[in-house]
Amino acid sequence: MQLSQLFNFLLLVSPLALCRAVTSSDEAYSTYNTGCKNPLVRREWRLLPDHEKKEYIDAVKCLQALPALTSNNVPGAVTRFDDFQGIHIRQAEFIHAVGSFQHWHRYMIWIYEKALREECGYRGSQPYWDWTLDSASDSAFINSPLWNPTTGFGGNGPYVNGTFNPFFSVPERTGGGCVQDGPFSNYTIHMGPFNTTAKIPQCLRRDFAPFISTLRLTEEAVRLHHCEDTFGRYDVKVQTGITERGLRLSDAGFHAAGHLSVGGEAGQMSDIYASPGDPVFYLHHASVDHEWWKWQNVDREARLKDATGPILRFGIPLGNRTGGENITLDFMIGLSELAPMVPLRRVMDTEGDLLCYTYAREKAVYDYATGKWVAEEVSESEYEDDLEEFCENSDN
Ligand SMILES: *[C@@H]1O[C@H](CO)[C@@H](O)[C@H](O)[C@H]1NC(C)=O
Ligand SMILES: *[C@@H]1O[C@H](CO)[C@@H](O)[C@H](O)[C@H]1NC(C)=O
Ligand SMILES: *[C@@H]1O[C@H](CO)[C@@H](O)[C@H](O)[C@H]1NC(C)=O
Ligand SMILES: *[C@@H]1O[C@H](CO)[C@@H](O)[C@H](O)[C@H]1NC(C)=O
Ligand SMILES: *[C@@H]1O[C@H](CO)[C@@H](O)[C@H](O)[C@H]1NC(C)=O
Ligand SMILES: [Cu+2]
Repeated sequence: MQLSQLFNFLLLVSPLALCRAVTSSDEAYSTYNTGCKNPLVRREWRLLPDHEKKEYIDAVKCLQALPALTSNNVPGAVTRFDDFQGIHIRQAEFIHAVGSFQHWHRYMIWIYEKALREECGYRGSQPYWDWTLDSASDSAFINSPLWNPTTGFGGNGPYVNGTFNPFFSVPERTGGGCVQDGPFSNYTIHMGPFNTTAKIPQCLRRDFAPFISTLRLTEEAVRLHHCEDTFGRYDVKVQTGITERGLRLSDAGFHAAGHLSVGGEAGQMSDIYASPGDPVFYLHHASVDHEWWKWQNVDREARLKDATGPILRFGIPLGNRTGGENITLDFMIGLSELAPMVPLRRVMDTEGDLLCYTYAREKAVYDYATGKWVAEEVSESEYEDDLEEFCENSDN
């Protein structure tokens, strides 16, 4: 373990950090034992009415204007929004290519959603980005409602020729410059690239690589993950594409593919440390979480208890490192100063004794007559029947 890693690790487990976390975030425990009676319902971005889209973006901008809580430990953390990016940078080497990857990110997104609601008066839920809806063609990707400058997050950066990433290259990348339109065109990200939490002001960069979407984020590609019936195998597929130095796209699962399609080579979204600098990170990871939720719901009794995978980064089966234990339901995850440490059993159920949200059982469908996306209900049984048929036919 390098010194810096040791430092990060100490931050994670230090009783001081824990104490501070508990007092600053008592709320996280307020639902303890009270049950989840009224779950928030998360929806796909394009299905939100425009005023709800605006409320979400306003809340994100509010977090970007509130002072950071972690600036004592994270020099680059200026705003509450930066707090989350900083936590991700500091913990990146303990939360990717490990068994608790999905649990940690579920917890992070939930704490972020909570901050939007409790500190910024947001009344809605964390929306997600269903990548499959934009995967039909390059132009479908580029014209996604997500990138709309007035009702979305702004679009690609202008093309900049160059090599931006020492660890991997993304052919057919199309951007790389500062995002020029939309609500975040003038926002200053304070940290990154890579593992630095020093204060390095920079613009939001996107570097769309739409071919990754048409290749790896189609409905079929995403659904293939769901043909696995143990968490271990499902999780291997989801995490495929996370490598030592960055993301690999040849066989990327939907997690890596979503990051790379937006971030290309030069954008924050492709940075396994600093990716939460792009507000779209939260919609992407809510979607990763949505997929897990769908997977769990196929067999709640078994799958709400199914947690496996190495504690050691790139341990078997997520890599080839040997030694080290596997996670269990008692494995502790935390967000340093931002939230109490909890055993991951408490984030297994999105409607449990800690978390309290669900996802709408619907799929967005494009209505050519009106030129609008509309919600189509998908019942649990319909979903499962389709999946079963798909997996039988996919010879997987
Ligand atoms: C960041 O990564 C570089 C290269 O791997 C390493 O030398 C450095 O110690 C790391 N810094 C921190 C703060 O982890
Ligand atoms: C990018 O720069 C390289 C080296 O300067 C040049 O060979 C290449 O043609 C440029 N590509 C584009 C698309 O401008
Ligand atoms: C960004 O800043 C420029 C120049 O100050 C300004 O013209 C533009 O309206 C700003 N955009 C947003 C979304 O605030
Ligand atoms: C382990 O995986 C890494 C990265 O894929 C590879 O470079 C290395 O050769 C592998 N080691 C063994 C012993 O297979
Ligand atoms: C962890 O799980 C892997 C299979 O996923 C298994 O090969 C390994 O023996 C387990 N390690 C321990 C220490 O139990
Ligand atoms: Cu991450």
